[in-house]
Amino acid sequence: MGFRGESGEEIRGVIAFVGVGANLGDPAEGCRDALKKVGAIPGIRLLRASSLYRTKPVGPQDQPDFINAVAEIRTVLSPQRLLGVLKEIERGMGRGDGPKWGPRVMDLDILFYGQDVVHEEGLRIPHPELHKRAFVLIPLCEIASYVIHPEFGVSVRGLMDRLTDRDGVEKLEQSAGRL
Ligand code: PH2
Ligand code: MG
Ligand code: MG
Repeated sequence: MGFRGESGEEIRGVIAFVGVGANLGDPAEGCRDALKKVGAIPGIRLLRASSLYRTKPVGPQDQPDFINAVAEIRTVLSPQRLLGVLKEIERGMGRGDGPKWGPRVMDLDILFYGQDVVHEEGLRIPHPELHKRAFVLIPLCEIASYVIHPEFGVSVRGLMDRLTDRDGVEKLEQSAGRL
């Protein structure tokens, strides 16, 4: 798939969105650091990042608040390769095996990969929970309200409007805008 840039040159790759979350160590610094690491991977260009948000944990409550953000990237990596490099970044930042929905130093999730739908063992795109989660939809709406969820045929804005519980998500640090 290709886009044309300002001077007509071909730009290769697929627009994808990555969710960033952390609630151990210095989670805000961890999120900034993870965004830099994502942008430094060959085959990935970081296009935009949302503001950072402080969010109440969804799932077990006996854990610290999270910092969450989302990033827009353009990538020539396949969904499976992209998942692989995101997992490598998580591991490099000290993520071990923890309980599902438990505390973590870094969590990088593929939210959308173009309009692709992937249902594989260990990889589901769009992310199967994204439409239920204010900590994903609020930052996503900030930078990509127009994106259509390919399984529901509804925009991110539409998913936000349908969300009943938007509490517990507070903007912490304003986005730097288009990178
Ligand atoms: N991630 C989870 C479980 N719960 N809660 C918040 N606020 N933010 C997260 O990123 C998060 C969560 C599992 O990935
Ligand atoms: Mg997650
Ligand atoms: Mg994850």
